[in-house]
Amino acid sequence: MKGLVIKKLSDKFRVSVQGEVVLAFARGNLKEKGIYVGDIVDYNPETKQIESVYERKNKLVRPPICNLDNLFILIADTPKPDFLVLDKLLLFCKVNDITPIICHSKTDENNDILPYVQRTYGRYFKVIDTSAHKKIGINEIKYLLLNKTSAFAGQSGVGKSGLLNAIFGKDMTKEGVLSEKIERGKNTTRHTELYELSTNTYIADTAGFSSLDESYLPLNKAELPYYYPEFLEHLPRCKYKSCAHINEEVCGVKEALALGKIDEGRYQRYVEIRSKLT
Ligand SMILES: Nc1nc2c(ncn2[C@@H]2O[C@H](COP(=O)(O)OP(=O)(O)OP(=O)(O)O)[C@@H](O)[C@H]2O)c(=O)[nH]1
Ligand SMILES: [Mg+2]
Ligand SMILES: [Zn+2]
Repeated sequence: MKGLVIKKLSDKFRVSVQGEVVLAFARGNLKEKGIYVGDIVDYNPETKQIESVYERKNKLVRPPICNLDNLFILIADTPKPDFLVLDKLLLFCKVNDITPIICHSKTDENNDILPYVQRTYGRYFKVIDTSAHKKIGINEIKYLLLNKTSAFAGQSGVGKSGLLNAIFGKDMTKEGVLSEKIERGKNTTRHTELYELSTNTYIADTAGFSSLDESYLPLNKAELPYYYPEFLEHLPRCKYKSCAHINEEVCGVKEALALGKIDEGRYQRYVEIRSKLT
């Protein structure tokens, strides 16, 4: 029977099979660490084992999840936004054929970064304002979720669990919170788990992270510029096709940067990410 892995426990999995959630083990020759949340699997109800894993559309390491259609990337005034993480997540999405949606979270609170986010990203990516507390943007998210597998990503404390609870209209993450509270002193999410909103519509809450290793990016230095949508229209003005857009004299990207058509921060982060690639 075909099933969907919705949660990974230490040595077993929660699998949704025909509308029911079962506990399953990995078959001997299937390595437990090779099965991810989001995997489509063959489940044998007699042995209670996962017998095989279907080919994946994509696989992310952070958050650890596969077969994603959408990634909702949350960013807020607090915690202090890390745009380098945002830019890397956007690259991850492009490489893995995932639609990114930037959510300006906690929009009921401070909106200092909102103009920057809109100006820098709004032309090329979907940017929406959200607030779990004031129920802003919830219906738009619900519409984008329909018939898709989606996940929230972003720094710890940015509001991922809050938004998930607002979407479901109840405290989905309440269970486990108590013990986590004792251990960690705050309700931080530690595992990735997929929740079913309606048939074929799944959304994952994930553990937040503060950095993202570019070694997971299957890109080389030469390919990187093509993954910046705001660079594309300026590339024909570079003298060399292999232009790195850093030290070259005649460079469309640097010209656009000087004219303020490309954001300085995005460019600096491009230079930083590029330096880490081979
Ligand atoms: N003002 C405001 N605060 C919010 C909102 N959503 C969440 N918060 C607060 O932000 C803090 C963190 O929220 P969480 O939803 O737990 O954040 P998270 O992204 O799930 O964090 P991790 O699980 O650690 O990755 C809590 O104190 C929430 O009360 C919102 O819409 N508005
Ligand atoms: Mg959380
Ligand atoms: Zn150039």
